[in-house]
Amino acid sequence: MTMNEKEVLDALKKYREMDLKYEDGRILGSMCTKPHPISRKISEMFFETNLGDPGLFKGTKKLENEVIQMMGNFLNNNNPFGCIISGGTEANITAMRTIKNISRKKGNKSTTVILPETAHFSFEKAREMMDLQYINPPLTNYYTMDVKYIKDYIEDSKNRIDAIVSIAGCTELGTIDNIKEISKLAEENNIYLHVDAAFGGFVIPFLEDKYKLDNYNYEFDFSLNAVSSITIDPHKMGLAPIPAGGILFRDISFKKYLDVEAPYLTDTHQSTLIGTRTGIGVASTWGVMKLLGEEGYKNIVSECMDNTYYLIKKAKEYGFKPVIDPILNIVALRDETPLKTCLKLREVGWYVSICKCVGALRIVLMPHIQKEHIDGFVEALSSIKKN
Ligand code: 0PR
Repeated sequence: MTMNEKEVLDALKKYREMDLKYEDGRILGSMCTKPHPISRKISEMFFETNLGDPGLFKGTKKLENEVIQMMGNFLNNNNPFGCIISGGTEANITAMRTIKNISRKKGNKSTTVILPETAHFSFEKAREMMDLQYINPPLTNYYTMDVKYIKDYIEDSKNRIDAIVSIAGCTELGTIDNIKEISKLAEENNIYLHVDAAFGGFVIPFLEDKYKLDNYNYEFDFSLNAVSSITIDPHKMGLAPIPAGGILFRDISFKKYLDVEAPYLTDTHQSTLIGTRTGIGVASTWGVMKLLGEEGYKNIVSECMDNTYYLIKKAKEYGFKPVIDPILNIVALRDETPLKTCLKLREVGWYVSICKCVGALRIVLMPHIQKEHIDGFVEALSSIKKN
């Protein structure tokens, strides 16, 4: 049965009304947020673009090159190769595909990667698809990879390692591995280093010193010699609309490990996993980055960090304890029955998530969260705990 335009739009509106809205401040466990308003206009302008056939959309392709260069600039790389793709999952799978193909080219039959237990589950998808072997080093008190364990593991002559994955802003706690030390080890031993900065990539470069903990290493980008690739998602703290994930490589030499022949396209090789892909994420990321600039992102990150400290202060007043001092705008509050608490909070309209590496509720202080939402949430949490 067909509908006229009004009927279609009215019906869709009803579905859309069932969704939660970021601006209501109830979404406390998401790494996404309301995109910057300019992206509405940009999405309309680029809505039919397809970077799967870049020769047809030369302007959009040029924008992609420019946006990769712009992201490279704040990641200390003047000459990156990369793509704006569907998200952090695709970016991490792309990095693992590169690692596997490099290993195969060297004649290895298996691919072994060191990565933390705290790694995002997208790496599990990659492991399963590509038959990778993972080594999980123990975690330190700060929930980062134990560098000494990695060193001993690599130096043990029985072990061959193809790559190390480290996290700059881990999903559950926002922690950053000691990537400076890991990079030294990787460099000395000629090992590929991938950094998952899907979340932290648009936070750490804009983090003011006053929010940084003493004796904590925040370095994560291409200024560290061994870093070969970085996942960094504009659709998280970059304020671009979904889909906009990012994968950046140190230089164009990595492209050959990803290219497959696509002889009938305008560009005869394709390196992305996804074929047909929208240019909306590319153009929106370009637009939002140009509009906000470094100052704009700094302000946004500072506001989120202020709210992070505000939540911790408020939570402590009510007797709740953070697992660690915050590194980025993610807070984990200790809870013995996190799933139960999470479900009870949902019943009263608050949506948090939970950690798996420690018994805790997880709250991500995205730009849509305001202090009044934090007040309401902590009060709701407290009354749930009393009953
Ligand atoms: N790497 C890290 C460090 C991540 O935290 C995430 C997603 C990814 C990779 C994968 O990114 P995509 O989801 O873009 O493929 N982290 C969030 C999470 O799992 C994703 C998310 C976002 C979940 C919004 C819920 C939500 O409402 O927590």
